[in-house]
Amino acid sequence: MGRLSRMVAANSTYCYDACMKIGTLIYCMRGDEVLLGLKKRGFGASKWNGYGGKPQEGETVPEAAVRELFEEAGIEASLEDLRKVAKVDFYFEDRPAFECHAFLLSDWKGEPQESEEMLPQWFKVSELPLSEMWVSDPLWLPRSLMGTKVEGRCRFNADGSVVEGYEELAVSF
Ligand code: 6OG
Repeated sequence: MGRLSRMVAANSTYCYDACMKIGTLIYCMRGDEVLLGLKKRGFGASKWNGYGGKPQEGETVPEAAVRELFEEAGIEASLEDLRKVAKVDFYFEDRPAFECHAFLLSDWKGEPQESEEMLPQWFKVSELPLSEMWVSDPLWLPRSLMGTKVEGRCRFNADGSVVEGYEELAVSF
């Protein structure tokens, strides 16, 4: 039994890998600033996050990332401009786990617009609104925004408000 299976099996209410959902995140970079969106509805509502969502059938992760960015911010990106910086798996007690893939983007077409899902705002990378972001973001995101590749996994308490375990993994991408 692998380390993850043990961690998961120790509490049977946690979801196994088989029911994982895939999530995408794009962080648009402009000098020393990053574009975040305030999520207006759905999973992670009221938190600042990168732009993203879930792949549709037949879509690759980068294709989904680019589509979600266009739908949520109205800006167009090319697949070859995506720079993958993180893969982090998130485990919850009461919902399927999320395998999140994060990309940096420095080149795009258009100006970020507010959408039904996201309110855009630029933040200095050194002044991220961490208290209004996912509680796990401080563990991996600041390093990724500096261009360091990060891979890890973490486990939340029941309501997602506390990280109960974080494990750094060897980067595999
Ligand atoms: P939709 O429900 O909008 O997809 N997501 C997370 N992002 C961060 N930063 N931390 C997490 O830790 C996350 N869990 C999920 C992936 C959900 C969006 O939320 C992201 C997707 O972009 C728990 O389709």
